[in-house]
Amino acid sequence: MAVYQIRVFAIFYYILGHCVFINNIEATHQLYRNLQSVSSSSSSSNQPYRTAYHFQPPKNWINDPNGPMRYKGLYHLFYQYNPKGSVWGNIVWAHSVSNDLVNWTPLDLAIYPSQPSDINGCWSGSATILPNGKPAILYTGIDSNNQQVQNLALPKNASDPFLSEWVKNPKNPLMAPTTANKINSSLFRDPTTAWLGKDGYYRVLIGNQKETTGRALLYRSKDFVNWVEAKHPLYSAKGTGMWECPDFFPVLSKSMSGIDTSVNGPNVRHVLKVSLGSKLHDYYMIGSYDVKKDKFLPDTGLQSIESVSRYDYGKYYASKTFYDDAKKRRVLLGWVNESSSVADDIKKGWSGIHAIPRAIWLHKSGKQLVQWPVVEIERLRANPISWPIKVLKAGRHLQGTGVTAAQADVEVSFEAKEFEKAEVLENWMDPQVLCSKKGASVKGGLGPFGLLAFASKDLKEYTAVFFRIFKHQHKPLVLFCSDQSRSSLNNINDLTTYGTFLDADPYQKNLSLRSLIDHSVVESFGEGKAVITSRVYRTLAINDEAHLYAFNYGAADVKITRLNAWSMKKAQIN
Ligand code: DQQ
Repeated sequence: MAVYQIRVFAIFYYILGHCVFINNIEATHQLYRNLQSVSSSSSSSNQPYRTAYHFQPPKNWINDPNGPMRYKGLYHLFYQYNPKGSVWGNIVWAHSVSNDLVNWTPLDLAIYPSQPSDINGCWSGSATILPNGKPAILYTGIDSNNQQVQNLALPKNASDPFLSEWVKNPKNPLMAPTTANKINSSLFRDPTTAWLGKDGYYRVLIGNQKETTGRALLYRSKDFVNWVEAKHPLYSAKGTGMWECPDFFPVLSKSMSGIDTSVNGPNVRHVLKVSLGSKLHDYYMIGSYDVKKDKFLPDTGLQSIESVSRYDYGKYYASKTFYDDAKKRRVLLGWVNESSSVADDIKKGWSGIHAIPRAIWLHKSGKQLVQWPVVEIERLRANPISWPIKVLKAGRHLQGTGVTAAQADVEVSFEAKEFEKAEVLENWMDPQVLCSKKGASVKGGLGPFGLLAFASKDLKEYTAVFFRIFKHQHKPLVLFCSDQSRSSLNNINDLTTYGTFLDADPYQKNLSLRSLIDHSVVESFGEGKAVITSRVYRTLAINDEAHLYAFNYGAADVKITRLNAWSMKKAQIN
């Protein structure tokens, strides 16, 4: 198809996709009614963008991770899935299990429309391990009136570690919009993992919007079946719109260990994450949970959205954590959407992957969370290369040879010294805009320096992940960017450049970067304090034609104090 025709096709579906109301159901996903059950005719052999170790099923559309948990020694991942096509629709819970959060075995669909309370779709939800050790799933059903309601499912056989069959509660729905509670029936969804208070009541949050206010509605129950709405939401913020997939969990001050969702007490702080439908980003707040008032008091509230951190400054949404009792850690899972056209998604027969599961804990400053790929992913590392300390001269790039650059894990640290050469940033600017204006090809003072991933030999294509150090108010200010403007010669793809400021002091410590590169995704961790995930659809730098470079296009030399890279083996991802 000519580029022109693809464009027309894409624009047509883009317009269609913004009609987000369908028979009263509202979702942030673009809706392509007539494509929901269209399956691809393309052969599976020409699939350069399928990932080797980021989770994805063999075909079709996926979105949010649902109900993650560890049960009888197995990790369970459910996810929003369209069994019939590669756009959002026909939504059910697909199910995979794993021993290590890296290799996954598919099981039969777990939860699918079967009763009036979910006959039009089984949307997102969460698992709770009850005090008797058995799991319970609360999920949103789209009922026969197209209302969003909350349902309960329990395993048919709790002694089955695969939890392959789920039985829905005959009393479903357990929470529903009514004329009395005046809840908008298309803005009421995505129950969290429940937590148990000292008073013997479970609590759960449901995402909601009232007028312009985003709300985390709180429900309480003694028996997990009869739920009563609390008088006040746990937290709400005017002007923030619909809150999807809320997540509420405790973190320990000054410890990397995770704790069960119901734990509270001294040295415990709480995190509330919401997926903002209007922005399609996951924002988290750190704060205190006032148990007496059942209210969350964030250190910085969502009204000041510019000051609220995100889990990821690239493509990442509808995430969810769970407590892993085996490794005493909290693990974060998230959906990474495509950046390609719907026409291309249909052609390749699939859409959506999941990010590598990340361990998540409170930074010792107490001001932000730290995220790091689960350690198990390192078992896929092979063919290590390691550079001796090297000076990377101003204006140069150096090739990292010996790794399969389209499927790699790279760790690199930079020492920057000549601060007098840093560019001055007079006025604060939106970091993403700054990254776009000062992309990797724009020469700077101290930086840009970092990695060129998925680079073609002639550097016509590359995805640059880099730092740029500014002087702002007489202090260093570190910008962290993932520049995708040259990531594909096919510019029908979304080539947005992403970025954020990084809370780091390059005077005191070298800047470190880790990138997980996997065929169509680059997941980059700046010190673990900021993460940027990009989707990349190379046309030249395919498989063996993909190269990896370290680069420095600033005016000052920088020192690479460490570069370790590995080819990554293929994981079993269904
Ligand atoms: N995806 C689900 C909803 C949720 C949204 C539907 C977030 O439950 O609000 O597939 O991506």
